[in-house]
Amino acid sequence: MSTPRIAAIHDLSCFGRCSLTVAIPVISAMGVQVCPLPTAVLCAHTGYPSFTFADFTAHMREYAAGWDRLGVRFDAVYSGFLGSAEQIDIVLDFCRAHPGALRIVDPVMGDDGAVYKTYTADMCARMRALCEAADCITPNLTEACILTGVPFSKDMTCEDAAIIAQQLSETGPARVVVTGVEFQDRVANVCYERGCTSFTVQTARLGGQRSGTGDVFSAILIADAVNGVSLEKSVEKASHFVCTCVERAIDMDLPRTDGLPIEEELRNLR
Ligand code: PXL
Repeated sequence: MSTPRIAAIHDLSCFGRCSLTVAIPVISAMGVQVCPLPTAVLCAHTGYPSFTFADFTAHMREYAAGWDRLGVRFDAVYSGFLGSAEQIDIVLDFCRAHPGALRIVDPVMGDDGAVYKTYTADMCARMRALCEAADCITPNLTEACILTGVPFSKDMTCEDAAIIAQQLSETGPARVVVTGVEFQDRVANVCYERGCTSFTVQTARLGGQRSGTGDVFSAILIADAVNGVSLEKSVEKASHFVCTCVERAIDMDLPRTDGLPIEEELRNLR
């Protein structure tokens, strides 16, 4: 049996445990080969007070063409943080060029009820098109609201998120996971799978947001999806893995920007 292979289209933030620096170890630990197609290379992610940034857009198509010349095939295409409208189009074209591959999109566009400052209306529209072409999407609640046009409120419930998840699924993706729905001392991931009932997985809400949490969560879902694990089992696994890593980060007194200390926990992912 061969090792499943995915293309991960994401930035490489070289310090701060997010995007490719967590996607590669997490997905590899779960027995899936990762081929990164970087969108940008940063010395540290954008949550730090300063960072250097090299845009990779101009090279992405030639790298994808390089894989084509080698005849590289993929079981899944995973896209994360995309920095421009052109990059979103590149992902759409890449998906079209690999029609048999599962398409999993984490539409990294915003947080805390707001769109990221760098995200234009045109980018939002194109991201909507990319999500419509996906098999599975993992927006946080803010992103789910941006994608559907539903006004965001901090008081939204799991029931609200379930309705939005179904609405999103009706536009294309069979599986939708709305992450980070917070209430009292809990945080929930609300899931909708076409043809099945919706379900919610809750864990304890420990402290505030930590960088890269969504990236670790999505990476687990992607590896499980190509390994044929059910969505419910996968969301349970990802939610509890993230929660365990957050507990460890708190014990270590790790700054929130430094992300989740996955290193010691990776062995428990298989
Ligand atoms: O974790 C999302 C993410 C990915 N990539 C970059 C980021 C962030 C969040 O801040 O800055 C470059």
